[in-house]
Amino acid sequence: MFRRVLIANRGEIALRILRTCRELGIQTVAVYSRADADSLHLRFSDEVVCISETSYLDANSMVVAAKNTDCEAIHPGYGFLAENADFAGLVEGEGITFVGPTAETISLLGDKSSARKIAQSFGLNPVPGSVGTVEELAPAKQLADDIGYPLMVKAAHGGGGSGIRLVRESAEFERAFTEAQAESLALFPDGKMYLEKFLERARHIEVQVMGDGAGRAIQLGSRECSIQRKHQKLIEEAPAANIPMDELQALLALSVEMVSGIEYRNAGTLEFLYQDGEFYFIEMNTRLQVEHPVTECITGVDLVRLQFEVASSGELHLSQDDISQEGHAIECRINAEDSDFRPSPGLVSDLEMPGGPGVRVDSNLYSGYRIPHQYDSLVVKIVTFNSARHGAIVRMRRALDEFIMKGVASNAELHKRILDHETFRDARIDTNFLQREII
Ligand code: MV4
Repeated sequence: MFRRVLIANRGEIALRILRTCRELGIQTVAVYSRADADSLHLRFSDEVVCISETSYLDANSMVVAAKNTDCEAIHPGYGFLAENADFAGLVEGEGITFVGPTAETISLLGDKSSARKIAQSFGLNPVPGSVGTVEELAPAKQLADDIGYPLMVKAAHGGGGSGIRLVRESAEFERAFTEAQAESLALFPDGKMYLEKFLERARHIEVQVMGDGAGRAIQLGSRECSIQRKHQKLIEEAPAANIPMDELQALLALSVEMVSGIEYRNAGTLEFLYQDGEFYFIEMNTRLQVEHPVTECITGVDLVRLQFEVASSGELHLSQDDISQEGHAIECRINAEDSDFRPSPGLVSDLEMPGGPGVRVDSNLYSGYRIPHQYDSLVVKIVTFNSARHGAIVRMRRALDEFIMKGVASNAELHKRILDHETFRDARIDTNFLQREII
């Protein structure tokens, strides 16, 4: 196991990774920008390195920090550099272990259009749409007319809501395609786009996998993430409810076959849309996801520990038979934002976290902490778990009532409205539920 690891991230995920390092006896090096100088995880790390405000995105800064502090590995967390193939390549080129997939795999799956082709070759059908990619407007328009409306325009290298547009009719196509392509070009030097039929009543289902990099892989069940606003997840659950067992088992098996087949290394998530009894592959994320705690709560597996074990030994210390699932878990992402979804940074004057049976809170907040304005607004993940979904909902509703955060605004009331809504309680949600019935 590693002796010393650099955590190349901030906020709640930096603390989450640090916690597992401490349990494994791994020394930790934390990085922080001046805006993050009072971050909670710095108090528990063995060493800290000050970096510039934008350096969470600067590959060289992270590698220099790791080399200067004699780190054997870097854990990227999620966001920032976590799915940057050049960063993974630079890290491994310096003889430091990247706790994640290989640069080649990140590059291969980071191109959503090539990921679709790979998935299809393993029997995971993509959403009906364009076969390859298109970069010019005229052929894209022709493709759109062939596919029919409504459709989704997606960037091959989009992500986190950038480079994606829903187009309901032909007149909207040119603007949507141009804007989505421009967004993608701002993040990645290629404007490759693809089109998909828009599935109106789909559910967003994903599968957690872990591979050893040599062709062995396991799946750790499903999650549902259908409640998203502007492509940012709000509530996630594990397992996905009310899916016929045989259909879900088939999806899990095909997912493991693909991950094994491409000799995938470390943690990953395959994302699907589920509509009328059919699963459609949309993309694969080559990182640990924000919502990993719901999977940890129902499997009892520490996914960050699994990541470090695979990264250091090249072996999966758990077999598929070791993985069992018990109960149901729900995660509510608490963002420091006002009721118009505008960020609400500032001093957290009074903080009371929920607790008690079946409650987990992943957060780097404390009373007196100043939420910086420079980064995303996710500040608390409240996770509840119980023997069944209804019980997990009851627990989450209680936990949300116990949650107090003064001095800044939050979306806690929005979560209560969702949890109280009959469609959610009856597990009849789909990707349009939030827009149609809540906001
Ligand atoms: C879709 C879709 C319906 N049809 N693609 C992809 C990225 C992820 N953030 C959302 N994605 C979706 N892709 C096709 N062809 C529905 C979603 C989707 C969604 C869309 C709008 C509003 C909320 C959503 C929640 C989950 C998934």
